[in-house]
Order: sequence, then C-alpha cells, then structure tokens
Amino acid sequence: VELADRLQQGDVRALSRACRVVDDRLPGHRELLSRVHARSRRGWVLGITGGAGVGKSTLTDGLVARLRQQGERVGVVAVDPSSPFHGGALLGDRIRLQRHFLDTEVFIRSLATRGAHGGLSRSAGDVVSLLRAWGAGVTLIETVGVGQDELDVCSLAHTTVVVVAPGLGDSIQAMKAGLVETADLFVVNKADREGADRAVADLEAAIDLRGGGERPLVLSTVATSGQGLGELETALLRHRDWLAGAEGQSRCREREHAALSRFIAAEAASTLVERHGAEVSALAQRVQDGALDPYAAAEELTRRLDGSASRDSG
Ligand SMILES: Nc1nc2c(ncn2[C@@H]2O[C@H](COP(=O)(O)OP(=O)(O)OP(=O)(O)O)[C@@H](O)[C@H]2O)c(=O)[nH]1
Ligand SMILES: [Mg+2]
Repeated sequence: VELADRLQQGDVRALSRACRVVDDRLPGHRELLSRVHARSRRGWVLGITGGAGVGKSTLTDGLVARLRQQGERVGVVAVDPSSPFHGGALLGDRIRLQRHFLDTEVFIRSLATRGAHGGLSRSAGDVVSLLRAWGAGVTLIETVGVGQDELDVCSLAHTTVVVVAPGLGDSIQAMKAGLVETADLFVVNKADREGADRAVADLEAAIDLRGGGERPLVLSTVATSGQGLGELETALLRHRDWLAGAEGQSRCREREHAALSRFIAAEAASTLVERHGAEVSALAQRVQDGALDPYAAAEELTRRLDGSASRDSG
C-alpha cells in the first residue's frame, strides 16, 4: 500500500522490495500490482532476444549506457535461461551490467527462475509493470533462446530486437520460430567474426519471403567494441517515434489487447484448475482407464464449471 506509493514516487528501495514481493508471490502482491496498474502502462518496453551467447547482455549494457546519456531512467529485466547448460549466464549478466550498479536511475533485475504457473511471461510481465510504474522511460527485457518463450516475451515489448551471431544458423532458426514476423529489427552481432555478411544476407532473404508490414532493418554490431551501437540506437529511437504515430499506436493497442486476453484466460484457467484439482485428477484417471478421451474429459469439466457458474450467478 505505502510501498506502491513510494515505488511510484521513484524510490529504488521500494522498487527492490516490490520486485521481491511479486517474484515470491508474497501476501499483498496482487494488491500491489493492482495499485500500480494505472501507472504501469507508461514508458517504452524494448525486447532483446536471441540465442545463447550471441551478445545480448553486452548489447544491453551498451544501450543502457547510451540511454542514460540521454537522461532516460532505465529498467532492465534479464530473464535467465533455466537449463543448466546456460548456468553461467546469471553471474555473467551481473558482471557485465555492473558499471551501472551505482546509478540510481538504472534498475536491473534478473529473473533466475521460471514460475510454475503462467511461466516465464507472467513473472517477467509483473516485474516490467513495476519498473514502468517506478518511472522507467525505457525498460529492456533480455531473453535467451529462439522459441515460444521469446514470442511470449515479445508480446510484452513495444519494440523487439532479435540478435543473431554469424555461423550459428540463427537466421534459419529465427525464420522457423516465427521471429521474422515479430521482430522489428534484426542485429547481427559479432560482426567481427567470419560469416557476418552471410548472416545478414540470410536474414534479408527471410524478410523478403515474409513480405507485407513494416520491413525490419538488419544491422550489424560488435557489441564488445561498441561498433554499430550508435546506428542501433538511432534505429530504435526511430521505431519509438513510429510507435507514437497512428499506425504504431494501433499496433500497440492490438497487441496489448491480444496479450491481455491471453493473460485473463490463462489466469482464470489456472485458478479454476487449482480450485477443482480433485475433479481434474478424477477425469484424468477416467481417461487413463479408457472410459473417456481427453477432449471429452475437458468438455465434461467445462460443462460442470459452466453449470456451477450459472448456479452462482442465479
Ligand atoms: N567477438 C565478439 N564477441 C562478443 C561480441 N559481443 C559479445 N561477445 C562475447 O560473447 C560472449 C557472450 O556475450 P553475452 O553478452 O553474455 O551474450 P548473451 O547473449 O547475453 O549470453 P546469454 O545471456 O548467456 O545467452 C561474451 O564473452 C562476450 O564478450 C562481439 O560483438 N564480438
Ligand atoms: Mg545474457
């Protein structure tokens, strides 16, 4: 309650505390999110996604530094990979982003775990809401991998950057995962490595195939030296301007509507499943016993819930 007020006044310690409340689902987390909701819709959200080790954190770090020079208050949410194979990432992010640690206008939060219910996108979404309510002019979300989770996180972002590195077949992966449709901008990072031109050409070809809509730019960067970062920043700011126009606004509204619809449905479904766990389990048993098929079981549950809903309201 008081926490929500302090957070919205820009208090970093309140923000820290609020992130813990939301992450750990402590008592009052729902109320906290409700209280900040109205102010959690401002600011620009920038998604940075791509395969493991392509340089997302290094790029994020460079962008944060540039955005700070413009006087923006910046939030960063680093969604860490869950697989042990990527186990070093958390520490890596901390070290790389360390130069911003003393800057009270930069807030960095690593999400080390994926929640059991609602998964990655819900905890990430909640933390992003807190950062926006705190007053972050820009919130960057870093996510690893090329797949469904990334598409989920993309739905949180106003602008989505897909990062690839030469020689990893990332461009093909991006095409398969549907990222070519979602990305606003592609970055071939590690352009100091062999095969960068080829990666750019592959992406351009994939974009040609997709046709329609705004054509995403393909830029090259060397995140470690800062080469190409100025161009990247310029392209991103141009995209932000586009978002403020009529076309961009309408796209934002559409995406937000779709994301909210998915969220509400998923949230209601998970609450119902929790509340009716015994019935769900009994139906699963009947499917296992060969008495029902899974679709029929789901229909039966829906029928019963519909029945109890109309009894409640009637
Ligand atoms: N040669 C070269 N190396 C780079 C470049 N950018 C990043 N690296 C190096 O690549 C490694 C991975 O960089 P990160 O920024 O941690 O990559 P990431 O995509 O955030 O990695 P994960 O979060 O673990 O998926 C580090 O050793 C960086 O120093 C680049 O442009 N060129
Ligand atoms: Mg990283």
